[in-house]
This record gives sequence, C-alpha cells and structure tokens, in this order.
Amino acid sequence: MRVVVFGAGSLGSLIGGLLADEHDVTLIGREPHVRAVRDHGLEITGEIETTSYPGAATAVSGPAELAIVTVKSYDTPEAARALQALDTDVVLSLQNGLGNEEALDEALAATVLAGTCTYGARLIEPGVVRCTGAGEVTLGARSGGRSEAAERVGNAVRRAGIDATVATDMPRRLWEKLAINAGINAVTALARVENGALGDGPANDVATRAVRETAHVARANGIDLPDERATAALDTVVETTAANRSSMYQDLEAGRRTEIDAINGAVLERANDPVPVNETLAALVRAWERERKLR
Ligand code: KPL
Repeated sequence: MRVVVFGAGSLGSLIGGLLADEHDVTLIGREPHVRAVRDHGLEITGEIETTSYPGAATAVSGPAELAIVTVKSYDTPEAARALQALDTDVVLSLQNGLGNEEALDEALAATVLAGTCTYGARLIEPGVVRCTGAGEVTLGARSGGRSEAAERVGNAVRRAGIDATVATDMPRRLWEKLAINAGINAVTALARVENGALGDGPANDVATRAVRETAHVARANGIDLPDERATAALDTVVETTAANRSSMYQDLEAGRRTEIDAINGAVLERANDPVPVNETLAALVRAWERERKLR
C-alpha cells in the first residue's frame, strides 16, 4: 500500500517507520529530519529496535492509497489544505484532541477515518526516534459503525506488526483517549515527570480527577464512558508508556506551543458543570504559553 504520513514528528516517524517494513511509505516533515531519513534511513531505538527506509519529503506529491495525519491538533487546518494536493482514497487521523476529523473531512473528498494511538515516541535527533512504549492503534469510521475502508487500513497496519484494532465505536474511543490525555499530558508537563510517575501518589490523584471530569463531560455529551472505563484506560497507558515523556512535556521542553486547547481546553469548552481540575491545568499551561508569546 502506498502511504503518506503527514507530520513526521516523533509519533509520525515511529508509525511511518514501522509501516515502511511492509508498505511504500513517505514521511512528510521538516528539515533536518527529512534529509537525515533520506540519507541514512530512520533508526528506531528503545522498545523496538530496527532501521527502516521510508521516503521523506517536506511536501506531499503523487497519489497514495492512505494518508495518515499525525500533526499537532492546531496544525490540522493547514494539513487539510496541504493534503488537497494529494490524490488519496483514505485519510486516517492519529492525533490528540477532538475535532481533527471534522476539519479534515470538511476540506477533503477522501474518506476520513478516526484513530487513536497510545505508542510513546521521542525524536532523539534527526533520523532517530525512540519508542518509549509499544501501545496500540485503534481506528474506525469517525461517526461509529462498520467501515470497509477501516477494515482495509486495519489489515494493512497489522501486516506491519503494529497492534491495531478496528472499532465500531470511535466517538467513545476518541473521548476515552481525550480523557487519557487530559489526565496525563498537562500534569506530566507541569511536573516535568515521565508518564510512569502518575502510577501513584499526588500526581495520580490529579490525573485521575481530570480523567473523571472528562468522562462526566463525555456522558453529558451523549457518550457512554463510565468513570471506571476511563480511569482503567489511564492506568493502562501510564503503565505501558511509563518511560515516555508525554507529547506536552516534550513541547514544553522544546519551548513549543502545546495542544492544551484541544485537550483540557476541549473538555472545558464542552462542559456544562464545573471541571476545576481541567480548568486549572489549562490555565497553568496557557499561562506558560502566554509568557513565551506562543499564543
Ligand atoms: O498520547 C500521548 C501523548 O503523550 O500525547 C500518550 C499516549 C499519553 C503517550 O504519552
């Protein structure tokens, strides 16, 4: 299958690199990473050790059967515009936050699938990505139900050795992943700790409360997400990505804008009842961004 991965940061590079063992993959990213991958291949270290040889470019070209979008949520509109130049049948979003699929669907004629990914990844240097947690990919029709395109993509992803589930309840899965990110990302970023530090103690309390608030907001928005399911998902991801620095921690470290608006901000936006933990986390990260003129 010819696959384009749009957004070759840490996660996009890891997923694209793994897919390249089985498929004809092109990573779309920035220099100097793109040149390093083109010259020496992509080295994957950590929990998975391999070198793969995807193509790499700074702009999309040519036809593809599948485009996987892994850009930050605030870059989704720009990704959607860039992907208009690509002749592709299916687009799969593997991004954090809510609303990415809608933005892609509005701009593109292709079938847009929703997806979540709990792999931990860290770009160590240009051309080298570390897998800090082998999680799983879940994908399916964005409004739920069966999808022939999702079955096809699920099979292709599994053929490359990635643990992938095709789900018929993606709206719930997206909220569950939102709850996980609402619990993990801001807390690990502000406390500067790896995901495993949320296993117990005070940080675990804060994360668990943020997850419960998110599950409550999900239910108020018509999504069947019990607290127990959401907190169990948090525990699983904390364990499987214990050695990972969350994407928001990596953003803070690099002095980059974060996905706070699409994560704790999205919970706030959709809440009718008070969500004090999400509100506090969003306020603190936004204060950090404002101080650095990132918003
Ligand atoms: O999605 C993630 C992120 O860091 O954004 C998890 C799964 C929490 C891994 O760190």
